[in-house]
Amino acid sequence: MRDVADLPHVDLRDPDSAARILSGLTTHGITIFQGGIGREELLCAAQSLITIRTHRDSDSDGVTTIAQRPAANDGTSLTGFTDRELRPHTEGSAVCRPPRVLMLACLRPAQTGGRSQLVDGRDLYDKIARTEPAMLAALSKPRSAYFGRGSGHLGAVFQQTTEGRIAVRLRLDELARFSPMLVSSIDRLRTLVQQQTIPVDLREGHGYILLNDRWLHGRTRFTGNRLMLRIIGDPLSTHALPTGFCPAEAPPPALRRT
Ligand SMILES: O=C(O)CCC(=O)C(=O)O
Repeated sequence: MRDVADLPHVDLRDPDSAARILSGLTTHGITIFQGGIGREELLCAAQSLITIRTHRDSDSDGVTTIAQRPAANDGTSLTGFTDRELRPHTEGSAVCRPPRVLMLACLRPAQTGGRSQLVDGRDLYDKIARTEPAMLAALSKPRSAYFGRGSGHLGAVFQQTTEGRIAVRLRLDELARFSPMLVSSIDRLRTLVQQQTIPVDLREGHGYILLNDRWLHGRTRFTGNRLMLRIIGDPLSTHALPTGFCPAEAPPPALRRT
């Protein structure tokens, strides 16, 4: 398994930070940053890379404060606003077009726990392709996975993008349902996700920016007054960031174009 030290790192205060983030996103689908000391710096970095999407839980500038909220204990879609664990997942898995980019920055770390959990969908895909090809075919079958509540998204965990690459869409909590042929594989999938998880301790001003159709993100449960900021959006067209990832193994027949 890879380590956080293997991922590209950038200091947002460096004059060439935007170019280096882009380079990290292109080569690894992720960049770890430091020097994101305030909302304005984060917004500025985000605006140089993406068109920011506003969201049900965001402020009007598109920034979402991830901290415990008193009314958040009643529903799983609000788990982000509790002190509970969030298993690695795709942001916006229930919508037709999830945001392509997610940026998360730490303004105040937890007292204990609250460690970020990152999974490279490409490593996950390659591992499954090498060891469990039948499971990969099932995970790639159209209409085999449903994410969300009433008006969620019916699709597959691995899907081919219009560029012939692979995009991942996954969550493994109560808001995910799988076709009967996949149900027996889900415990194994959960184990593989856990094995591929890269733990990252974000300190004040540290964060990550990732391609949401390649990387899964989550966190462990925590205590204390943890405070994070999240921004989501889509790459500016001038940056031409390719979708998803290019797997080491050939896609299964369900994903091949005819
Ligand atoms: O709190 C975190 O570190 C991550 C939050 C998250 O995964 C989310 O809001 O979807």
